[in-house]
Amino acid sequence: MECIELAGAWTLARVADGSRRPMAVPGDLMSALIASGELPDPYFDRNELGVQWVGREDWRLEREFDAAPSLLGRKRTLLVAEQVDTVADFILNGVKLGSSANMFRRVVLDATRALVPGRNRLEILIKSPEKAALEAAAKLAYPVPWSIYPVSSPHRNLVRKAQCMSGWDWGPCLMTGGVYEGIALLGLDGPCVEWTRARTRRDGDGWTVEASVGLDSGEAGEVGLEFSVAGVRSSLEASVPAGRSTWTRVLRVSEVEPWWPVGYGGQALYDFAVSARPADQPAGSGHELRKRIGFRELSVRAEEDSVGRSFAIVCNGREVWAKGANWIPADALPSRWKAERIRALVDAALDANMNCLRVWGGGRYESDAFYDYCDQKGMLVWQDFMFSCALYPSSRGFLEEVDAEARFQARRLADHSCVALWCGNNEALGAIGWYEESKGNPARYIVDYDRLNEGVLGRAVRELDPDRTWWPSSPSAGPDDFSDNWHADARGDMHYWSVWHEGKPLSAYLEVEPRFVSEFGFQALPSLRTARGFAPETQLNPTSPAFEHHQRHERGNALILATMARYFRMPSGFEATLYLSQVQQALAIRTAVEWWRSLRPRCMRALYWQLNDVWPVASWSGLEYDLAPRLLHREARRFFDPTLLAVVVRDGVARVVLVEDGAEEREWTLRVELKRLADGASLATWSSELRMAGESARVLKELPLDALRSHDGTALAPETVYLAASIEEARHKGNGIGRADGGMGRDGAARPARRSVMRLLVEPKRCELPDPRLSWRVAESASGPELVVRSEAPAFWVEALADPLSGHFDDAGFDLEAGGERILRWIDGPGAKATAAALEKAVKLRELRWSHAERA
Ligand code: BMA
Repeated sequence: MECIELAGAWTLARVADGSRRPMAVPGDLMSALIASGELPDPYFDRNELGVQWVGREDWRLEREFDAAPSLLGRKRTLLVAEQVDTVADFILNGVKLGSSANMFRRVVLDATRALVPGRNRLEILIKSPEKAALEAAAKLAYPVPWSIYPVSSPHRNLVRKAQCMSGWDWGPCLMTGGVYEGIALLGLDGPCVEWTRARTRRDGDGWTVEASVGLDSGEAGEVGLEFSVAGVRSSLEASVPAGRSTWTRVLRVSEVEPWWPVGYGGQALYDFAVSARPADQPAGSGHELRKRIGFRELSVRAEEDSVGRSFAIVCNGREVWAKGANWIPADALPSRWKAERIRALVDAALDANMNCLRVWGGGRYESDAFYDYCDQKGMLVWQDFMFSCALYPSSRGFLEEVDAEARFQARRLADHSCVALWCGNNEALGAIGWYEESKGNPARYIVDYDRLNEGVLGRAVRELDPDRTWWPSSPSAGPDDFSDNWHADARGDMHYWSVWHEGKPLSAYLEVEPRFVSEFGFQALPSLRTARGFAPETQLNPTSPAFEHHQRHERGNALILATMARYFRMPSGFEATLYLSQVQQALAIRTAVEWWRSLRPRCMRALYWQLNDVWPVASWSGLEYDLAPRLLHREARRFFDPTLLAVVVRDGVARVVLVEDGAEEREWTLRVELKRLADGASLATWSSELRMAGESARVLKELPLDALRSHDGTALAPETVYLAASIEEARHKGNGIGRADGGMGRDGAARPARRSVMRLLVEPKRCELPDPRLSWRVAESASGPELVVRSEAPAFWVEALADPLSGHFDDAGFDLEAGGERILRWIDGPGAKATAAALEKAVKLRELRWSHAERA
């Protein structure tokens, strides 16, 4: 096997005028035009509007390379491109090798007859995706509607391209194109190994592995196949036919560690490789595919029960409480889909105690780097097929294209331990009820839907990945159940958007008791640093043209301000408004998650919308575009803590709740206090010893708000006090999972066997928040500069910033008791190194308090 990597420096030609400029491959053509200065930064101000012409034109990627005689000596040379966006022709030395029309399928074309000795010229003609969509629309027998966002490209649902590239309610419309992931020429004398599969099954104290390989041979012949998994080898001489064939070997392995989701155990991975070579050639000379696999039994338990239909991920016999967020592409410009950024996003999720990400159906099937890293780190993946918020045609051509895509992706992801299930689409079932056309003629669109969803996607999963759960849609009450799962909470997975999209109060979260929530969310405005990145200085205002252009939800700002008026006293000034919007976003999602976790085992999952942003914007994201955590992401580390101590205020009663995801029983000392808001003085105290079963949730204390009393029986108005609760682990019995110090540490770090919480009991705006007279000092430590924050009175949602230094503190949005102290570690941004002196100059503190001049 011989390989010429073709990644690197290419040329991008504009077909309309023949102009040329350099282009990096892998990469996208808009990024090349930005780099050459021909396009302004589409993320700044409203520049996005000025770059729409690019998606309406054809572009040609050109590259020259030398072919060594040895390559021409090979029986066959294949051009292999992992991801080409989208409608493209491939021309080698003027010979058209073939075309593609789907960014979600690998392109493999025979280049043998076009290859010449010495200098060769490869061209990839990327056709306008917008034109392709319009051409497809013109051929439709009837309209196939799609959801349209403020800036968007038409008929996005007719082209197999990441749907959100055409604009979304959090993202820009950048109809770019290009070659993403790898592109190479493969010289082969024997068959090409197209795919491999290791279907593992527990077998007593070991595992059987059904190892399969899909070959594509230029001609019939004798082939030597080598299979190896976890060090166990097996070989096979096969007479393969020309074209495609599949070969399977069953191997048995023992003494392998099981793979667990993060927090439940280790993520042991083992080598799996299959190679194919002409039988008369030496071992190692053929084509080989190598990967790492884990051994685990993972399924989804979706069973009828007294409530409705349960939904829980079960791994190696243990039910997993899945907690996390929805993942959208790592950037709006594919050139920035770097493995480092993808790993940094997964690390951020892990840092927030997440164990599950949903790869959402309006984006892309993620890169190998993503799934490999999730395997390594134990991050479970709910995987959508790439259909979202639209109806889709069921013409023969479209279904054939989707079938090839689904089979390619089902095989590609089948051996990733992290992938928990396949889901047909995002909201495409519900969408049948959204559009005039489909409301007027549902039967036609239901048939289209089912032909594609069950007829193609479901079938591909059932055939190629039968051990993995196929879930028809998100939300969905389950197979063959087409009820509205935006409002029904008893069955399957739910999208709960009544708080936000329907403008309901946060207390509405406490009215639903879902089984599995795949989407719910609340927007925040971006940080000042992010706002400065996209708005001119004169437009640093939420309703300035630049700012409104970076708010893609038509009622977004109004919903944010209305919620502020509902719960808080109105902020004064731009920065305070940004901060308060982030406090309320964190408060909203915390309210939902703490309640739903307290409903375990009825509710077994919560994934909020959304983990990340594709550009700088006001959105539902917990992370800023530069990956700096918003207060939501900080709070997530607390409300997703495997051992959660929470206060749920519902129907006029404050309940102290403990939730334990660990398997073992634990003993705690509980302390609950009512404290005076003005100075933190303790007015009433309760303490007790308790045994907490593993994998359970329990109410530890109830306090009716209309009957709060101090030690001496004095009635207490709920707006004048706050509830402080803490648990301390009495002694530890060693639970075998997690750490001897009692916690399910993610990274082996010791977890303090103590939890504490401070909560206001009514809408914050009703409370006279004291001036906590926060103070701080910077201290040096072995791991770098630290900030010691001290409070003289109760302080809520404390945040320390150090703009413009690159980096952030390791926590924010925390509460401090009177006399309380908190040490914050500084985390430098990529390539930055802040000194204590620089921090001294830059630090700024803030906490939830009503309209007062910003501290200097
Ligand atoms: C759901 C998601 C996304 C959308 C989000 C916020 O519909 O599936 O399509 O961005 O809500 O509106």
